[in-house]
Amino acid sequence: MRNRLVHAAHGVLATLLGVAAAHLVAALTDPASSPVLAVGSTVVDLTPTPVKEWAVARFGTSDKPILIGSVFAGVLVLSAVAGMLARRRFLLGAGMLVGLVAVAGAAALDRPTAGLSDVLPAVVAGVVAVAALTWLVRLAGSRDGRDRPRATAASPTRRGVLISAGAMAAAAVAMGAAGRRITRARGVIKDLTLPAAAEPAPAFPEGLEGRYPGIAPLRTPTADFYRIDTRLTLPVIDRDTWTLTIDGDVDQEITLGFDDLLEMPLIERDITLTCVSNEVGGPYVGGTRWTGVRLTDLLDRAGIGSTAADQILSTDVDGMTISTPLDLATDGRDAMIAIAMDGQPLPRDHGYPARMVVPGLYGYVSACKWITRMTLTTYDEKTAYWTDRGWAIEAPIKLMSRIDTPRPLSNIKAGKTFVGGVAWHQHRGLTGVQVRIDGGEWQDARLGPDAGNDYWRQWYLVWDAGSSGPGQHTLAARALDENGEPQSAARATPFPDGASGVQSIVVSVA
Ligand SMILES: Nc1nc2c(c(=O)[nH]1)N[C@H]1C(S)=C(S)[C@@H](COP(=O)(O)O)O[C@H]1N2
Ligand SMILES: [Mo]
Repeated sequence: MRNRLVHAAHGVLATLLGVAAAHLVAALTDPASSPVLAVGSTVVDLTPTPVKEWAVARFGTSDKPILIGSVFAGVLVLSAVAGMLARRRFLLGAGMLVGLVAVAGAAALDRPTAGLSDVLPAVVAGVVAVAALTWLVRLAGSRDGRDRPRATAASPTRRGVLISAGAMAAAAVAMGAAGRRITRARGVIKDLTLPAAAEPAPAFPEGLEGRYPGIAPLRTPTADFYRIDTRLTLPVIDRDTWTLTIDGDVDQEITLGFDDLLEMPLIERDITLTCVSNEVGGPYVGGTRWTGVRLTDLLDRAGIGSTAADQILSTDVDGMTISTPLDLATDGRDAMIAIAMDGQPLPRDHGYPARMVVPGLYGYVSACKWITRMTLTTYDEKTAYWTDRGWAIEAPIKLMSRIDTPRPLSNIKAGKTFVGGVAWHQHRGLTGVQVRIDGGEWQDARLGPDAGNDYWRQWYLVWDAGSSGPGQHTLAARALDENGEPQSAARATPFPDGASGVQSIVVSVA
């Protein structure tokens, strides 16, 4: 038994060393080709939509660390088995490690923009892991005395085996850490001075959050801005070599560099982004000030006057695709290729160096991050990542209100308090928010400052929490659209075109 465990540990150690070496190589080439991450990305892409929906609902944005952890754990279990096999039948064990590595290599190669260099980390992992396993098995075998009938004075001591194993573990940690450092260093964004916007946004109003704590701030701090994408590692992009190509059904294909964007007139707009996966009451929504080049200015340079296209197929630096209805994106709304949010260059997780923003459409059909290509085409001809997985092609953001305070199930003292939150109906706007206490009359809430139809609106209602007596009370809120019609009370899941329903929470009053 003990022997088995030792051999299992050899398998694990050999794999750790291989994976760490590969991670280091990937840091120097493409971080996404690191074996565990490459396999993880393939799992993400192959996961059926219902399972993914479940994972997002269950784990939220921790779904990624959980996925990477699971892949890693799975690899280690298989490595342990390989280690045990290698004890009696070395080739079988080593073959199993090679098989694991082959899966990682195939996963790295499977990505749309993968080149031959993307298998390099997997090859390194394979060579290092098999070499380490060979070494460990030999060492242990000779110590066990199985290779030689009688242990000689030259046979390694138990201490010798432990020292080798320790050295390997230390090397794995060092290489893993070095890989991380290098990836970080490569991702640092060079200083950027943004030119003044040709069309600046009006002065940004002061939000209600100061006076009514608990309500989401009117402008979401970038560090708190929700992040949703399929990536397990951020792409490393040098904005000096980054380009944006507009091709497909256009008069002339054009390719612009980052400096070309800076030379075009920049617009500044306050726009609230929303993810289609946001549940009623959920956190995947945020508002900020975006700076960028008007989408139609860019399309005009390529010429789409006579296009038969009905979609813009955006492609990111790794070949991930997002489709956007052309008519909506060019109907006069402030769609743009953004290069900054909240006055700063886009952070890497929000699409550095450039992304699309289209007010009024859920992010999965509009907000392509790390964008590098816009192809004018038709839905018949080309399909995109999420629409291939059953999500709707047209997905306007639904009218929605969210209660930020009080928190569900919180305890409130009797007396004067307030109910507050945010509501949004991008591009179309809203005229009010109403609150209902314990199924009574809908009461008009007060709206916070107006930062435009593309932006969310804060709201609050003063409530005398004691007036209905102690105990549990139910609070519900709904928004009214531009015509005064309330948001739909029909409950719908995020799939396939966004959640609907009226949020309702229970609080207890003492
Ligand atoms: N390249 C790329 N762009 C992407 C995504 C992605 O997975 N890859 N996710 C989209 C989705 S579903 C949403 S909701 C928004 C979220 O943008 P944020 O992470 O900046 O908030 O980005 C969109 N753009
Ligand atoms: Mo999304």
